[in-house]
Amino acid sequence: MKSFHEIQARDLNTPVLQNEIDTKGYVLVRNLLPREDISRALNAITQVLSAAGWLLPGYDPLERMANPDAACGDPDPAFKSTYQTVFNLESFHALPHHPALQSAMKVLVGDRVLVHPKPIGRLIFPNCERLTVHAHQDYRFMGGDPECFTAWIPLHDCPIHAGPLRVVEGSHRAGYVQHADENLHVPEISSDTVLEGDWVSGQINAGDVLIFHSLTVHAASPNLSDRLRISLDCRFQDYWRALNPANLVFSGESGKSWEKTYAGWQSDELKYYWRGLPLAFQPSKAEIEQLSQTAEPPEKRARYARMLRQLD
Ligand SMILES: O=C(O)CCC(=O)C(=O)O
Repeated sequence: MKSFHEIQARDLNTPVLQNEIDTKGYVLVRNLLPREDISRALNAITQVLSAAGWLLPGYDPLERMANPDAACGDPDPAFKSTYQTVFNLESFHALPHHPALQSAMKVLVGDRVLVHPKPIGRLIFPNCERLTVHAHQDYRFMGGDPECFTAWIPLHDCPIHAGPLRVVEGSHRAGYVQHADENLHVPEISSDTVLEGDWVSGQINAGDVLIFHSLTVHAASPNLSDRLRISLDCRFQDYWRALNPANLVFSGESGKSWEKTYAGWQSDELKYYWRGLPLAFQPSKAEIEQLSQTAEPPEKRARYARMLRQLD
């Protein structure tokens, strides 16, 4: 597979960043984030995973040696409860707000940067094909305005055999691609779909950030190592552009809430930071209210009703 084209953070400037994203749909920035800041998040996460029995005893949790008997992934209930503990960590939420990442994002979205408040932690057990994320475009999941960008941040050095992300170079230019969803837990682009552009991949290290457009097709490589692959992905956009409010709330049935997320936090700085911004919801609150009464099937109505309650 073709290797990523990479840029050192020290060589990053506005034309370079814009040109990489415009032409390739991604930019791999080496050494954008200080390793100590990455380690802080990894340390907190691996403590949680160790307590959950996901890591082999006798090793430093930072080594991430996987306990194969604990292997699980979304939507397994065992996965969800541990994931929730990881999601609630303050250091996990702090990373997307890192000033170095914000500066890079300002170049792409302008000064009105909205960091979507729900980053996703990927806690990927090795040698579990069913846990490998298949080809998709984030726009399928985020909705709103396609001028939205993802930052994929490994929390440790991630060689190819540990399953880093790979992308189809230039695929954002072909627009939205149909995703199959029948009988699938997560919709994906069928492997029969002909995509324009080459798959590109390579080792991504702690401190590096892979940034890509919401229409760039990407997938994870399989984790063929003996360790968990741990990364975080988060999304950024101009807050005057359309935003799907689903990205701000917990509309599933799990009872998650921002209050529960924040319960153990030391600082208030990053709590509800988006609430004062003039956001352009799509669908609007009035449309969500309507959908909470008319959408089919009834589970969808319930989902919209939960969304509406949290937007009040
Ligand atoms: O890290 C992964 O396994 C998948 C990440 C992904 O699909 C994304 O960042 O959008």
